[in-house]
Amino acid sequence: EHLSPATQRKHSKQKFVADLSQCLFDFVIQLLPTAEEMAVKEDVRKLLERLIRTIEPDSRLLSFGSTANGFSLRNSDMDLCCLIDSDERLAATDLVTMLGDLLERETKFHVKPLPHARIPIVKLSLDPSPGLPLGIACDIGFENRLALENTRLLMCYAMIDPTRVRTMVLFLKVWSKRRKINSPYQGTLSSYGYVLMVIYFLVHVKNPAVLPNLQQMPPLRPISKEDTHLGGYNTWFFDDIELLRQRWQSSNIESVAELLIDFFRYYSRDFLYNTGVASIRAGLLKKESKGWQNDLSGSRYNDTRERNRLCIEDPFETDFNVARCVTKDGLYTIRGEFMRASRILAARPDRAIVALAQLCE
Ligand code: 3AT
Ligand code: MG
Repeated sequence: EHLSPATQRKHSKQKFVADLSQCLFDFVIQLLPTAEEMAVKEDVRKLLERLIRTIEPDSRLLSFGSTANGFSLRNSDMDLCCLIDSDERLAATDLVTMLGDLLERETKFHVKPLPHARIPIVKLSLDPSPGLPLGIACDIGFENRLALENTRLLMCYAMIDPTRVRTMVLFLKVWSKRRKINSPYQGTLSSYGYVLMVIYFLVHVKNPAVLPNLQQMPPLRPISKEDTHLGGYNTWFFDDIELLRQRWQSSNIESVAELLIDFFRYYSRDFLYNTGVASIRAGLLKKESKGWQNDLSGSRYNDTRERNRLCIEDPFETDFNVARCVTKDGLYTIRGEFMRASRILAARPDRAIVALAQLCE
């Protein structure tokens, strides 16, 4: 009863953080897709694969993105990639057109082929039904092998520390959607971008690190260049997660809530937005060293200036800024949201659940 004010503050903070961690788990769990939804999606994938094989017999249809990396929420869209294991395959443009026609004839999907997009895809959607009260949205792309690999990389990171990584990522996905800062088409960041920000934070910012750098670990056996390169990019990473779990243990024991509070603080205050590039592969890089500076005064390309406000290096496609869609206004809004979240969590309302509700308002 005779605790000093400092001790009382410490206890109240500990209690808040413990409650918040519990609330985060509970919150995230109820947003996970049901087993039924996952089963229906797998059936849809198989059906589509069967149909595509009537056009390209040697093709496979694989999931990537959230349906495949363990970061999916209820009603997440399906990202599918068609791989064709044959040398004489149709051009993506023709395939998109033919597949569009076929799906229009043979299925109940609403079909929108985009054969002339930068990356040709077929967009599909299915109306709500009892098994899928919100329907399905699905994109089918072709030969996007890098996306399959970055999906596998994120999945491996999630497997190293499922509780902390998945809870943080899923919460940030919901939070960014509710706060309306998850739309690349409107100048903010994709889910993929937020996931990379979380992993970067856990690998390179936290000390001790919560996650190892899978792309810089020594390989178990010699690796040849052919095995590890895709379209000129090195896609190797340490993927024997069972072995890694036996050999590597993070000495960071912070709770999910502590990590989340720190995540918001770091990205509202400390990350060097003007000069820095967040690279999971190599740590903090300089925009300059990648030619991504945004103050190219005199540049005729206004566009490039807008492009590199926020810089997040793709783990494999290292000349690609995943956050290139983020505009000046978009970044201002995103940072404002990080600050708002920091403020709410620092104020520590009596009950953690109140903080959580306020965060996602
Ligand atoms: P949602 O659940 O759909 O919000 P997601 O995890 O499926 O989130 P995205 O839809 O943003 O994430 O991306 C799906 C995959 O597409 C992830 C990645 O393999 C690829 N991808 C998306 N955006 C980019 C990008 N800017 N650069 C490279 N690959 C990308
Ligand atoms: Mg997706």
